[in-house]
Amino acid sequence: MRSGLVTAALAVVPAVVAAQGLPRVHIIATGGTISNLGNDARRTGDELVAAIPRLKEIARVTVEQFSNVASGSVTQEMWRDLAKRIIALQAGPDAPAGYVITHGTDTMEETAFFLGLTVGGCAPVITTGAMRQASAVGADGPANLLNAVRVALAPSARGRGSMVLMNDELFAARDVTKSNTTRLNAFTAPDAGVLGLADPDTVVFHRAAPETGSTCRRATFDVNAITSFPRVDVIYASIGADSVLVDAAVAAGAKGLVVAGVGRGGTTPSQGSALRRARGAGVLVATSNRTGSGRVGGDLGDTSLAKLPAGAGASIGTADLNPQKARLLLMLGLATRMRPIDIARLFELR
Ligand code: DAS
Repeated sequence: MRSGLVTAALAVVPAVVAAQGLPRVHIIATGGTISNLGNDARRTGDELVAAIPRLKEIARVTVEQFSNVASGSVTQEMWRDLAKRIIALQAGPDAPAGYVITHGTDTMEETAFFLGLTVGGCAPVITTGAMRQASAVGADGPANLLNAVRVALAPSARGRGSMVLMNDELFAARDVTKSNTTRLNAFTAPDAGVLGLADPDTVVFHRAAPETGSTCRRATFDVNAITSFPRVDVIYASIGADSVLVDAAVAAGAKGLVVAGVGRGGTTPSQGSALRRARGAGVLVATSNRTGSGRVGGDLGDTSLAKLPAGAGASIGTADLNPQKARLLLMLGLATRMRPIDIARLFELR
């Protein structure tokens, strides 16, 4: 095991093979507070499942230990490998009815969003975790894991792609964010709201599933086409901020910058000048905001933007994506050599 990382091929372990005939749900454990016992000890995915006898009654659960790390240690390459792993399982024999990813809450929204952009098909992908450690009084991990499996099995969840389940609430991966450091209800979707609920009796959705036909969803990006992730940095705007961090990011090789701007995307004059220099050097600047909700629009009708080739410097808006999600989307757009106008349109896609 390298730095807590277990390669997928080595670690496929059928943990609970219960009554045949039940639908299969495949759990991929990556670590996080749900597994954390404190003092550097972590539960495995098998142990998490074994602690919830009810799971055996509702699903044929298989478990795979992908990694066992705090989510701050998750890398872009791990995102890619996780997506590839799910896609391989979808194409294999005995393809699961749904997938559950256990993950640290700190960066859960990013991994779930990546999976939403790169995994297609009908089977839902539910990412869950815990706000309280596995050893804590009132640990929320077991209830979250059970509810995530229930959602993964729910016919009404089919075709809805990647979602996050925390504290009985379901969120679309694109919309969700962690908005509190500690509370059980830390997850919110500031602009779009809760997508559904895992109630004791049933799973309910507040919005209809998109009309997608029998094949359900097409992935926005072909994960196999992503050979490396270009450098994209987030620049935070605040009173008196100077140009140093923008210039340093460009000098370090950034191909894109996301601005966590004030209000609807403003910066200081000094940052603004540095960002213009960056655009001149071929950097794509995507403006988000630091408010926690609301849109920063881009001018999609701008004919000069439409004429720019892939790799050109430009300025675009990130719609309602927060800076960390805007960074992820910009990375994928740049990694797949999209034109600035097409990347700008991606931000508006729901
Ligand atoms: N908050 C946890 C996470 O996001 C940290 C941990 O469990 O170590 O992974």
